[in-house]
Amino acid sequence: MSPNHGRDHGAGAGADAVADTSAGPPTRVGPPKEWVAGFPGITHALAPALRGMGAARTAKLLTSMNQKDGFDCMSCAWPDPSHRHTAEFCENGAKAVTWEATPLTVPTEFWAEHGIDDLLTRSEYWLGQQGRLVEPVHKPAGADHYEPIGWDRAFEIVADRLSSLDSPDEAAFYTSGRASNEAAFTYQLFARAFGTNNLPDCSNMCHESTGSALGQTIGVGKATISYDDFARADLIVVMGQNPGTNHPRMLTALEAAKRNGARIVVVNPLPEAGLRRYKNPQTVRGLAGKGTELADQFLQIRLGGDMALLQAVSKRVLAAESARPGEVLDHEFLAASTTGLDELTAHLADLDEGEVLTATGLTSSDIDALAEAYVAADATIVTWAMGLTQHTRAVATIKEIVNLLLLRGNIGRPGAGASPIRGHSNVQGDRTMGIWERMPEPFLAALEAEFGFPVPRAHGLDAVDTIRAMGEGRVRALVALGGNLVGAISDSRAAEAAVQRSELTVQISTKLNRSHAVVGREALILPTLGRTEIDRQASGEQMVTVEDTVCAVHASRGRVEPVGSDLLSEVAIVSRMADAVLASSARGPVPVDWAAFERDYDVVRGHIARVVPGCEDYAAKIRREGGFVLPHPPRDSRTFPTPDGRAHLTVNALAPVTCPPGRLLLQTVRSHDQFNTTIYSRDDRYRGIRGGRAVVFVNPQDLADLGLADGDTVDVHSEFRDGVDRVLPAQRVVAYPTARGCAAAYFPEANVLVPLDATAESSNTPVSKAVVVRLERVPAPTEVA
Ligand SMILES: Nc1nc2c(c(=O)[nH]1)N[C@H]1C(S)=C(S)[C@@H](COP(=O)(O)OP(=O)(O)OC[C@H]3O[C@@H](n4cnc5c(=O)[nH]c(N)nc54)[C@H](O)[C@@H]3O)O[C@H]1N2
Ligand SMILES: Nc1nc2c(c(=O)[nH]1)N[C@H]1C(S)=C(S)[C@@H](COP(=O)(O)OP(=O)(O)OC[C@H]3O[C@@H](n4cnc5c(=O)[nH]c(N)nc54)[C@H](O)[C@@H]3O)O[C@H]1N2
Ligand code: SF4
Ligand SMILES: [Mo]
Repeated sequence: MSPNHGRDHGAGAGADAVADTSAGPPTRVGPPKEWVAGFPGITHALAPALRGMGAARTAKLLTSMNQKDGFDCMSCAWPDPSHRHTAEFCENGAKAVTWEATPLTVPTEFWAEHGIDDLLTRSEYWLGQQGRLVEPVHKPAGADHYEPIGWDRAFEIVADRLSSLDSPDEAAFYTSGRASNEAAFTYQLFARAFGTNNLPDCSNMCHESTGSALGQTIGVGKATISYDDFARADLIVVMGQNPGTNHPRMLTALEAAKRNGARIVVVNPLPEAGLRRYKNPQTVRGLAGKGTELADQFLQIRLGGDMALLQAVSKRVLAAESARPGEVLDHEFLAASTTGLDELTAHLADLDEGEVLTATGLTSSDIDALAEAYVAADATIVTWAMGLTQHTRAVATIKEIVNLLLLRGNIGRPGAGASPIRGHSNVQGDRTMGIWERMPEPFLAALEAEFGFPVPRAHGLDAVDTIRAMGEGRVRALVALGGNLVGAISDSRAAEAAVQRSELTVQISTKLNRSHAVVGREALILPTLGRTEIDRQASGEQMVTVEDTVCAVHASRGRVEPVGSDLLSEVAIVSRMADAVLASSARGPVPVDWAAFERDYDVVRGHIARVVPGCEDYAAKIRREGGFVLPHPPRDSRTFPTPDGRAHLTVNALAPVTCPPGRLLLQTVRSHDQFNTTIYSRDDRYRGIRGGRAVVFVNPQDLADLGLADGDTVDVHSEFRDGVDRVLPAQRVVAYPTARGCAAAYFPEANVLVPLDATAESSNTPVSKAVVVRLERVPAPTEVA
């Protein structure tokens, strides 16, 4: 893989102006990195930690991160190996910990100095830099400033406003995937006791398509592999994912697989650095040497081309079976455990190779090579993330992964399986605990049996529909357990107007973000402990639990002193809020001892044990060393909890993403120095960008065709069937080796371009990876000194 670095390496025009009043020097553009991690990565990560925190706090944090008696890294959901090193973290994990545990706090005077109008002009970067939130604050209706308020008064306000709604469904309870299992269980209980299933979450914008596709085909919406399967695989296909930045320690697992002889194929429009060469910071070889070449094959696919690629590979697998009958397909498994083989075979017979090549931008021999590798491998894992889930046909595409895996029995066997890699560190656990607007009936029935109040059954609103409902006045109050809904959701302008129309917004947060500036008529910010901090309650120091991307559940204990004495834990905030709200709700008090939840989290775990499938004896199981793994019938016993007890091969009509002439397909991606809407710095080291985020990456040949050049400034306009002109102004063009016809810009700024109505079929996830855009050259903005 040797992508063409056809671009100017000199300094470019500055164009970093997106709602940022703190614009610094102009964006600098250099060559993208060929390799990642290694020594520079680690020192780069430790430097800010040492500067901000002092050696003692830093040492405490880094020696307890991902250790068995410490806290779980709050960054991504990548699992921990069972044998741990002393430094079991990566550069981006260290950044996340530093960002949370910084002793810098927002001072009381801040609220008088910075009204809502001022906060609205600030960038996510600036807001995050203000430090940790340490006191509850309230913005009364009609006021333009937050002011400090006592906890009790804050809960009274929430109780008063929520109980005056005409229906519980006029409230929505958002969750971001950092919340612990205990906080999440308490929160969904509160929402359902209040009377609504309006539990939108970040997963709606993330792996919802995965849950939908896997749920329909194999009966469980989660990864079918365990950590150790990577080392046993013969072939690993990494699709639509940038592990070097977003799941950095996955590179260690890929390196181990490679050492055991696995072949690694990468499918991505961008030549992401970590997938080329990896220097493992935990080994001497990694520190000193050239590192490991990870990818054996790089398929530089066009955005949205994966469904066509997967169908073309499956078709080749079926052809190989015809040529060598009985040797390619896993007939025994297919006959015993699946349905749909004949229909799939008939459907793929009609697949048009020309259409595949147009949709993928690949050659037939590229696809042949992948198919041959797949047929030669005894055990294959396919991994994926947002590059697959955030497309119109995302659910169908992931069903094609299942088709391909089932053909050769690659589910429920060592070294084989479907491996969605989850984003937020506990997004999967939150779902297990009931954070979902459409939890299945057995869960709701168990909740009702455990607590003895009527649990609502009507499906609630997801993230996109919550924003829509707020825009139409159907949802009047929003409570958020973490996250930054208005910053993360599509169609920023429409979303902001919708939220500003509401009557009350309540944010339970560690740090400031856009959702504290874009608020309802009345607003509350309730500051909470982070995962790094010691959580002291009446019964002693508490631990919480989390679930990683391979269904392993384990304990997490904060180890450093809280940054403020008035902070409450998430469990305390949610249970006090529930107590206050339900005491005055029209539905009347429910028989739940909320105060006991806060006193001792084992009380919550007792309820979890009786309500959540697979969590029997929860409090004891999570105290075992390393925790426990939730049951997963396809993984554990090749049984499929679908209505007919079989895994489903499915027929999915190919509907390639089209793009009119003179336009590009734009995807929104994360830089190396951000966590979702949290911006650690304005650099993106691996892609060669320094000091600015207002860039759009375009293939050099496309630039030539469009009459543009590296360094130009453009307004990016998105084009959608509703005719609305959505614009991301003043982006610096960067000539970059992405696939032809494709472009990339950073999330969350580029969310202004993604229409609210552009969502994936059946999962309703915003289509953040294929926006049709037009680039219009404009004069370079004047530089701010
Ligand atoms: N440091 C850090 N870690 C994180 C996060 C973070 O922001 N920062 N976020 C966390 C969260 S919530 C999540 S969900 C994950 C996200 O992890 P990723 O999914 O890796 O995140 P993205 O930056 O969205 O990258 C999408 C990748 O898919 C590729 N891609 C885009 N479209 C297509 C396509 O059509 N086909 C194919 N084959 N590839 C495509 C892009 O080029 C890019 O490499 O990371 C988690 N971990
Ligand atoms: N265009 C585009 N849009 C996207 C995506 C994309 O790829 N492209 N990705 C989507 C994805 S995958 C996701 S997951 C969503 C993310 O959506 P969210 O999860 O809503 O957003 P985050 O930026 O992760 O939320 C960060 C905020 O969480 C709060 N926080 C941090 N730690 C804690 C904690 O321990 N407790 C509490 N209570 N609060 C805490 C802080 O205030 C911080 O500012 O964005 C989605 N939006
Ligand atoms: S791989 Fe993810 S969970 Fe592990 S240390 Fe790095 S950021 Fe944290
Ligand atoms: Mo995510």
